[in-house]
Amino acid sequence: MAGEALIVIDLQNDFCPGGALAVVGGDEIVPLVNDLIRHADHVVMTQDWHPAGHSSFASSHAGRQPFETIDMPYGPQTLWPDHCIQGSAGSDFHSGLAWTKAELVIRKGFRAAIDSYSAFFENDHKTPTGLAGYLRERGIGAVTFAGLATDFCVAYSALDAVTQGFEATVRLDACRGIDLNGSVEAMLKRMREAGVRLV
Ligand code: VGL
Ligand code: ZN
Repeated sequence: MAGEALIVIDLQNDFCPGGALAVVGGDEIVPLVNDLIRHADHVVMTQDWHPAGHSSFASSHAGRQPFETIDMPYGPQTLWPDHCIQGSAGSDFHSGLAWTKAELVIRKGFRAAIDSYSAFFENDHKTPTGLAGYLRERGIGAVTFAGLATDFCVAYSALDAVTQGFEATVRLDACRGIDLNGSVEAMLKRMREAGVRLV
């Protein structure tokens, strides 16, 4: 399969400075991501897209604080501040992002009972988003990731891309991380060991 796609992960207001779950320097990557978009053959965007009261929000669990971990039926889940609520200003892409060229916007995290970091599977690692089938049907065999956050949605997307048989590259200069308890280093190691190209 010859085609290649750029996948821009969650470059939304709530993950940028001033947003509900701000990633340090999240907005700094916008010019570089715009360059990557300009040079890409195919562009796919993901958009974190939660209903109000989503189960990944600490506010949905009495006595819980953001960044704690709880056990969900599908495994451990980090709790987050309310963010990327469907249709809110925080859920919009960063206003400087030149995403007109995007051929697909894939929304994730829209089921109230389950979070979805990866662009390919929800956090049960079973429920597909449909992205793998979309890419395969279009003959796209290699994917490059940029966006937010390095250690969550970018990393889980890249790991799933490899298990789904895609050649996966992460442009670290076009990503920024949340870094909870060393999660950036841990996820870089996992990606490297899985065969993700980190550049
Ligand atoms: C993300 C936490 C919660 C991300 C999304 O885009 O990395 N992180 N929802
Ligand atoms: Zn989220």
